Amino acid sequence: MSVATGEAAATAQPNIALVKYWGKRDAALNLPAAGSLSITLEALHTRTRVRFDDALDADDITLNGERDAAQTRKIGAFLDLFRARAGITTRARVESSNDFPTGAGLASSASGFGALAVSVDRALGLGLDARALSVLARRGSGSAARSIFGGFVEMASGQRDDGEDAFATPLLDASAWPLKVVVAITTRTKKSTSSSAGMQASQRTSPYYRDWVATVPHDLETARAAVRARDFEKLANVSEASCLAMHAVMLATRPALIYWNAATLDCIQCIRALQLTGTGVFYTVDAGPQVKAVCLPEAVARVRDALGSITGVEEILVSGLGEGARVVEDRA
Ligand code: 2P0
Repeated sequence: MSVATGEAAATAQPNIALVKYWGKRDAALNLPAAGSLSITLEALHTRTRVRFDDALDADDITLNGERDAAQTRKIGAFLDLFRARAGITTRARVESSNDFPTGAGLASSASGFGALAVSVDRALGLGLDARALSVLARRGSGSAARSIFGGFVEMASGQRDDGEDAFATPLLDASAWPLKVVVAITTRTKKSTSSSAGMQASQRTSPYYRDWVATVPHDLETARAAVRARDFEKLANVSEASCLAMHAVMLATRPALIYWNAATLDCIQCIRALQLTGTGVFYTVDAGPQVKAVCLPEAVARVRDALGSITGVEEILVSGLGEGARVVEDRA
């Protein structure tokens, strides 16, 4: 069977993990070694349009206006998962763009595969539910499973070998606890080691990897309780601890994974100083040098001004918490 044309567009936002994901129990299926907990951002977007067309001989994939052979292979394999469900072999044209730096520790793969999963589902008329979309988005990128949902989100590691129980679920709506995130961008350069490659290296060589995985369930329980109770201080403590433990695993990887630059550390020290003055803020840093400062709304201006004055901070973005991935236009 084939579809003559099926077309749809979707948007998704990146998410930031507060309890981090670093390590896989199955690399082929992108099954995480442990769970994670995240917040979906509001102000950063991926927008993806997909069109299945029988006239195409091959998938044609453009990311931020450019074609890349490795990305085309990866996304082609992702599209195959949906084609198999639809019982078609029709190739697709995909155009995806981000309104924020790509591949620099701002979770562009999370919003990218979130938007792609939702647009392809609609273009093919599959009508998958959010859980199934989360399972499929995970195959593109582990963190993408979380961007299917908005607000506070928990990702389960699951137990099954087929990964059908490794999906995200929403914990709390963005409007129920409207925290803000100030992102300090300290470079726009793409990172040299991808998250996937970095995780594999940590798993193989970091002496702290096993202990790290063992700490996650307790951190998740603490963070989940903090979110449910809207307990900012509790969430701050567990989030910073999870971030630093993950970076400790990275630093002890051989060769070392050092995703930070000088401004990253200056931002962290600045946030620690703000905390001593009673400002409601905490930091988290992913596989890149950007610092994300999670704030109570009343702390945003002070945090933005303080981080913005640090040498090496190129730009400051301020975001609320946003919605999950969704169709924005439908011509299927
Ligand atoms: C996270 N990161 O929990 C962690 C913290 C980076 C550091 O999820 O290999 O791009 O595609 O599953 O999802 C980035 O990892 O990696 C990530 P893959 P992904 O947000």
